[in-house]
This record gives sequence, C-alpha cells and structure tokens, in this order.
Amino acid sequence: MLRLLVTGGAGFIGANFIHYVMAHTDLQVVVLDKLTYAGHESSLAGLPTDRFRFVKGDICDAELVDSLVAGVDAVVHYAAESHNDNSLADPLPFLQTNIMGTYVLLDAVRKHGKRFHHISTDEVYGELALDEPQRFTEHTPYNPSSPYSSTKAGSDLLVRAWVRSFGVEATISNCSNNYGPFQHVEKFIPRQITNIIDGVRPRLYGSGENVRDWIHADDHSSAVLRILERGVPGETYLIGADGERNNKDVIEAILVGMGQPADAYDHVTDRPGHDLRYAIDSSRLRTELGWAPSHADFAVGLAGTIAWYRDNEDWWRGQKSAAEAKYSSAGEQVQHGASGQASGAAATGQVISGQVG
Ligand code: NAD
Ligand code: TDX
Repeated sequence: MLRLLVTGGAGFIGANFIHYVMAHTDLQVVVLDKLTYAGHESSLAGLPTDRFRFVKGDICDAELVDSLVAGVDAVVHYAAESHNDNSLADPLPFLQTNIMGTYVLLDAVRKHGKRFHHISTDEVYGELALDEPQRFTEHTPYNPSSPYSSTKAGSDLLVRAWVRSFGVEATISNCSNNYGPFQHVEKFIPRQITNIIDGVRPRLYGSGENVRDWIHADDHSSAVLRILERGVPGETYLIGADGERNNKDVIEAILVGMGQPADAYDHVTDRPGHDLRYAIDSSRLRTELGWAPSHADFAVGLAGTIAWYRDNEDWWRGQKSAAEAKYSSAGEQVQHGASGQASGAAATGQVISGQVG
C-alpha cells in the first residue's frame, strides 16, 4: 500500500496519525478536512511536500470525494463531529458528517474498489457499571447514549452493511478516550490544563466518579497502522491500553502535575445522559495482530501533554474563549453542597468561576 487518503487529518487524532505515519512509514498521504472549528491546518505544518498534500473540503461532497478516492490505495476515515456536549446542543451536524459523510466515502470506495478503515469509538457500546468485571469486546451489543455516539454507531453499521452487501474491503476500530498534543480545548484534559494556565479552576462534571479508559494518541496511531497492514477485511478491532481512571483522579493528577493543590477544582453541572464507565478489552488486537501500546504509563503521557500545552499556547489560545462560551451558554454552573467540595465564585452563566489555588 502506497497512498492513503486520511479524512479529518487536521483534527486531534488525525493530526497525530499523520505525524506518526510520516515518522514511521514511507506512505504518501492526502488529507481531506473541512477545517471546522475543530480542524487546524497548523497542526500539520512543515510536513514534506513530496509525501503530503492537504485538501480543504467536506466528506459530504461526493464529487470531491470520488476524485480523491480514485487516486489513492486506501482511505482512513477519522473525520467526524466528535464532542458529546456539542451533540447535545446541536445534533444535526453530527448526522450530516458522521452518517452522510461516511455514506459518501463508502460509496466512493465501493465504486473504486479501495481498502477502507473506519475510525470509531468505544462509546457505541454504551456504559458499564463501575463493578462490572466484563469490559467491552468486539461482541458487546451496541447501546449508544448520546447523539454523538449514536451517529458513530450508525456509521459503523453502514460500514458493516457495505462489507456484507457490496464486498467492500473495510475494517473498523473502536478506540477508548485519547489524550496527547493537538486536542481541542473543549475536551476534558486540555480544558483543565488550559484553565489552570489561565488561573481558572478546573471543572469536574457531577461527582467525577465517571471512568474513562485513557490511551495516548500515538498508541491509537500504531494500532490503526497495524490494522491497515494485517487486519482482516470485514473485521472489527477494539483499541485500548488498560488505562481506566475516574475523572476525579485525572483532574487531581493534572492539578498536582501543574504545581497546584489537588482539590483546587469545582464540581459543575453534570452532562445529561453522562455515561458512567468505558473499558476496553483489546485482547483480539494484541493476540491476532501482535499490537501492544508503547505509551501506557499515564503519568508520563500526562506530563508530556501538560508540557505541550504550556509550550504551544499559540496553537490553542484562539480556541479557548469560544469553547468556554459554549459551556457557559449551555448552562454549566458550579455546584455547591451535596455533590462535592465546590468553592470559589459560582459560574451563573459566567465563563470564569474562580482562581486556582
Ligand atoms: P476532532 O473533532 O479533533 O477532529 C475532527 C476533524 O474532522 C477536524 O479536523 C474537522 O475539521 C474534521 N471534519 C469534521 N467534519 C468534517 C467534514 N464534514 N468533512 C471533512 N472534515 C471534517 O476529533 P478527534 O477527537 O480527532 O476524533 C477523530 C475520530 O476519532 C472521530 O471519528 C472520533 O469519533 C474518533 N474517536 C475519537 C476519540 C477521542 O478520544 N477523541 C476516541 C475514539 C474514537
Ligand atoms: O469540563 C469537563 N469536565 C468533565 O468532568 C469536560 C469537558 C468533560 N468532563 C468529563 C466528561 C467525561 O466523563 O470528562 C470525561 C471526558 O470527557 P470528554 O473529553 O468530553 O470525552 P468523552 O465524552 O468521554 O468522549 C471522548 O472519548 C470518546 C471523545 O470526545 C469522543 O470523540 C470519543 O469517541
């Protein structure tokens, strides 16, 4: 395989994948990205022009997609509307990009007979109880909770139908929560790091007992490459690095890692329908394809991520006030009393709740 079309390559995980591919392979890459609020061409600055080309465009544009797919050997599909909170406020772009965009790509790879890899999420499986011993596997029934995760589930099912009905050579991967450089500041970890840099208290939804299974973006990239190389068309692979942590522990680790008291955060309004726990059993990927994570030490990865946001304020500064304004207009408020030890000024529609420390 020589030439890849990567959709959503200017987003968080896509950009990390492009850098990984450039550093670890000889592949040629074309990125197709609409540059929504979540896409940043600067995340791809300085890549070699003999191996890399950027095309600004929409995956729902069938003519453009057809011409790009015709010129490559395989498509890796990252482009999506990706943030649960946004999907609660305005679901329509999630249906358009995640469902219709995936359909447009599937039709093009079907027509041109190209290999397709679909990037998906563990959220399609719904939530686990905190004490559930069985983690998500390739056989867990789909049970998505949010508009975001239901559109990702729908896109996975489209891929499966195009495999079965039309013989498209496609694989799917469902990965757990990623962290690392280039992640938009609307997301949990960068939001808290950049709040602390700005002297604002981090914000924990509800009680903070919700568990996410963290994986470094580079480990996601190495797994996707492995599936492209050795994955069996028609199959699904779960990607995870045994990184379960509750949100409270993560926020405390960020605070301590940035030289602040561990309790210098606020509990805020919980996310409606907030999934309690995700946890991935990635045995299949490890045993059948011989993959293993290289960055499974969360403390090391988090320290590197904090350092990246400290060193790259130019990259994130322009996103910050708009992201916080969205939270504010969605009604996020500091909770006092029962659910936690909130302190500092109440948000009451304001962006800033209080100072760290
Ligand atoms: P992101 O929001 O950071 O990036 C999405 C990218 O897609 C942006 O560059 C955006 O401009 C682009 N895009 C959006 N709509 C488009 C359209 N119609 N046409 C072309 N480009 C468009 O998202 P992310 O966190 O990097 O997630 C990438 C993929 O990985 C998504 O499919 C997501 O569901 C999946 N995923 C994410 C995580 C995670 O922890 N972030 C975990 C598992 C799976
Ligand atoms: O300020 C916050 N405070 C907080 O407690 C934010 C933004 C989030 N949270 C909580 C909600 C979640 O339990 O932190 C956890 C992580 O939140 P997000 O970063 O929004 O991620 P999540 O909803 O878990 O979804 C992510 O992982 C799966 C990605 O955004 C999805 O694209 C991916 O599919």
